[in-house]
Amino acid sequence: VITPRRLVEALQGHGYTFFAGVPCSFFTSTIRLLEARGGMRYVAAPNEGAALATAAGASLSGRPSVVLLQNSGFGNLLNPLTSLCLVYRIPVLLLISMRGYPDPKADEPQHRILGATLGRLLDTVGVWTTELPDRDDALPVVIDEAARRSRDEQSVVALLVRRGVIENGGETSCAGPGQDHPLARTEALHAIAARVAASDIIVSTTGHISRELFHRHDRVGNFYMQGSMGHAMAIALGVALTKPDRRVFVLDGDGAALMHLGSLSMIGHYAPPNLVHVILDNEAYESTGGQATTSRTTRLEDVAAACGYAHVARCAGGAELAASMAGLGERGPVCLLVKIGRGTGDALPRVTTEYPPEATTRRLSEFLGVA
Ligand SMILES: Cc1ncc(C[n+]2csc(CCOP(=O)(O)OP(=O)(O)O)c2C)c(N)n1
Repeated sequence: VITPRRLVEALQGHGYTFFAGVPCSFFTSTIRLLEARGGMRYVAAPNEGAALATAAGASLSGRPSVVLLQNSGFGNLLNPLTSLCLVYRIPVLLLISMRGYPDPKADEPQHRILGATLGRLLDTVGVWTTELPDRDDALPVVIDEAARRSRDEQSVVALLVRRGVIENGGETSCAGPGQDHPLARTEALHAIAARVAASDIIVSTTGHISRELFHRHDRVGNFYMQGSMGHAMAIALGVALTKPDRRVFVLDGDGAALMHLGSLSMIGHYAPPNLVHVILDNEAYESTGGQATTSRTTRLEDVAAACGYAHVARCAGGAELAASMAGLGERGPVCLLVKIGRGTGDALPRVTTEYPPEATTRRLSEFLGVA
């Protein structure tokens, strides 16, 4: 195991002081250290493509840069990787945490394909890749080679990080703003579930929100979207436009909504009256360790209103949420921005302990009468 300090110092030794990323729980202590350490900058990006482009901008400006991402974010990264950095020859170092690797079957199904193929995909597009070693004494050699190749070839290089290779020192949660919101996610989910009709559909987002919904309010009309972070709202739009006689709820996180913010414009434009977009905003990526998002300074409900949602509300507590849920009329799309505190309460079971993803699909199809 290598310590975050050794890793960050080894990178700093090569001038890497600018970091951008989307978190993975493997990086909790590392991101915490980067945010605390003088001379370092960590930018919390809404998606991995934006992280790479920001890093490219820093690199263009003379500051060697690193992107932190989970392999699940590779799809978001691929566009600026292949059409910006690799063709404009802008050097950036990628630190990629590897879910579903080395044994794809040992992890959640949504990680299996990239767990098994990412090394080959990087090789195919021409990115030099190696694994981050799990021993402190081997670390400088690998970082030296990666930094030298990136600099000499003016290219992107990648270091793959297996589970447990970087010490996570018991720091399972990053401290930060937004922890003062009194409404707990558990209570928010109760208030929402109490007003969902039997025929309604709920599409829930990646991570703990889906896991808690499954744990406490499992029902056949729930679609637990565990991969494809940020796309629950687009799935819901497709359902809402196709099934106008059904109400469709989206249970989103702030990190997920920010990841593909453009989908709010799509929803506002096509304006299905039967869509209710609930954003459970804890100002953090809680599912990966509570790293801060940028939602503290973005009024997401105002964004939804500006995008053309018919009704938006900001709910700072349980009474406001209950009133908003009770007052849902026929006029949508609706956005409810619900400020919630952090903290998970009980350990949350994984949805896949009961339903593999294809069973979730089958259940919803039957519920919608299309199976
Ligand atoms: C494209 C992509 N990037 C990163 C991840 C890793 N990841 C899983 S859940 C999560 C955090 C989600 O944050 P948010 O939507 O705010 O919900 P919260 O965890 O706070 O409930 C992240 C970053 C992922 N699954 N997919």
